[in-house]
Amino acid sequence: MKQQDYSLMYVTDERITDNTAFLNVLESSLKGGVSIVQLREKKLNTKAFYIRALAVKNLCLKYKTPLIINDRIDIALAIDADGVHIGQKDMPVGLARKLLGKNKIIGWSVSNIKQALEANHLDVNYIGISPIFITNTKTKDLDLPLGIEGLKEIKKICSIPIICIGGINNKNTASIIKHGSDGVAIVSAISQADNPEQATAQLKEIICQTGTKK
Ligand code: TZP
Ligand code: MG
Repeated sequence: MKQQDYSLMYVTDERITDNTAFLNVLESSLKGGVSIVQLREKKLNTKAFYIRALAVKNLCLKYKTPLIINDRIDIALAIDADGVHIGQKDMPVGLARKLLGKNKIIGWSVSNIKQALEANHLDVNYIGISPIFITNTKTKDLDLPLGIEGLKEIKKICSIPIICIGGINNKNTASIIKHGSDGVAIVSAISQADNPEQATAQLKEIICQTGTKK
């Protein structure tokens, strides 16, 4: 598999209920330069999820940006997405790998050291440290924020690429990258920005600047 750029992931915002607005924000993030998109839908039924996934895939293809699907291996397979992001309560990683094949991306949520150690023995392409900071975007099934100290601890013991998620914005991105994260996954700082394209471009600039100074 080619080396994937995990530096800036836009995780779609299900709070944007209008379809056109949802796709407009996504397209702005793509124009702004996200390196990968994660489609995250917790409330849509399977048919609606599939239809949205097709539309999202078309946009991502236009910008040659990979797309992964949160939770749903079946939807990822149905639209031939680039991979999935799964959590501790989703399908076991080994089974997901069996269904998706070796060329797809599998991201796995990790909220503590024990899970990070376990990830070393699993066939995952990256771990999502969740949450790194306090967030209002996800309320269910959320552990305590790990903070920069938690990131540093996990970085020491885990050999897999790391993406942090939760409460990330243009003020704290540099610190996350400086302390060893390979990327950031962001909902609100892009989706709720006055100008999502500009906000994305700014985040990308911060990541590039910090990355080259590491
Ligand atoms: N998983 C852990 S925190 C989170 C998810 C999906 C939400 C992140 O949203 P925001 O708005 O970037 O804090
Ligand atoms: Mg999940």
